[in-house]
Amino acid sequence: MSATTSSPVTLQTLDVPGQPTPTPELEDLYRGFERELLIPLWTEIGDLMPADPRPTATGHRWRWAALVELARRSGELVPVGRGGERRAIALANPGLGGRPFATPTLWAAIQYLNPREDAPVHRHTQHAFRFVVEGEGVWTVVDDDPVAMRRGDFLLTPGWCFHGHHNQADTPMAWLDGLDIPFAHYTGSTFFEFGPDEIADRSSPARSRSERLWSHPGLRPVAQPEPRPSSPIAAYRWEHTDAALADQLALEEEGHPGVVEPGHAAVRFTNPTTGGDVMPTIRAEMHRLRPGARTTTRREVGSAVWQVFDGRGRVQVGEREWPVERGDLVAVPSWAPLTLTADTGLDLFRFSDTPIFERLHADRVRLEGAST
Ligand code: GTQ
Ligand code: FE2
Repeated sequence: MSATTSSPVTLQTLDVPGQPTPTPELEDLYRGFERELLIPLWTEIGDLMPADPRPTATGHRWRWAALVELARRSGELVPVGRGGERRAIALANPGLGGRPFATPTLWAAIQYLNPREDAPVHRHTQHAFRFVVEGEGVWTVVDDDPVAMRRGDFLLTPGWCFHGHHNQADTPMAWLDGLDIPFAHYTGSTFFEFGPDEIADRSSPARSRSERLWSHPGLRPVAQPEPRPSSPIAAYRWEHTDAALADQLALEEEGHPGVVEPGHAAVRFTNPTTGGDVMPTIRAEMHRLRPGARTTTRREVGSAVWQVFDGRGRVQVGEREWPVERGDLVAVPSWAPLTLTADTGLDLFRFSDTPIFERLHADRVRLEGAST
């Protein structure tokens, strides 16, 4: 049994092993700790130093249909503009004390723009991306480069880039935002600035300047030799992601390597200047399961959020399993055993905070049946 997590310490912590005999003197000692804002390790150790991770965040599933409906009603009632900045509605993990945090490090939100509506230009140190599960018509303008958003696209807004969004269409659009807001919040590392009042470049090109410079497979501009902490690719287009996954599964059928495991293809979005993750705090991947495929149960240090892009299946996190369909989101806490089952062909987008733990040499993975 782990110790209580709440201070002050009391004699009720006695059911924790290794506790002293309760006496009036001990009670007095504990009141002294309380007065001086001190907490001894011996009452907290079970909670703070468990044998393996015991995150307070829990596994949870959010239904896209419910999110979209609430976002649509927000679109009727809540304007977008300076101050509030975005009509973004965040997933709040039930284990994280009512904060708008999907996991201890990751923010995940549905953002919604009405037809012809703008979200104002700003910048912040938090790293951000967009993933589009349905719709089109919005351009996100990142450092004055307009970037089209369409179904299946994965778009980057690395920290401290100015960005605003505008909907050029006569239909509303909703998408997924992912950021490292909770990580930046807990570590006291956030800076924020308003940008110009108007989005300068309101053009709507099919391809951004960033893509024209950086999105040619296996090629990089010779004049840009420096590694960058975040990927310079503003948008990873669905046609490329889809083709990579389809080819992986086709190669498997032909008897060649490449898939994660039988019936499970996956690709990671990378920074072409380093070959590493797209941003310093966020890893992003796309997974494809054949109909009927089931993944090996896997634990990983660090937390993740998954979104179903297409198909139907089940996501099991620890003891709980949820049916999922297009757009549904699941938060996966650190070290929680995760198993995916595909009822139809199943495409899933995943983002995680793994780069943080890799950088700290605190990353670990355990597959079911393996020892570490
Ligand atoms: O689109 O710039 O969901 O700054 C949270 C913070 C979206 C954005 C969010 C943001 C944005
Ligand atoms: Fe932003």
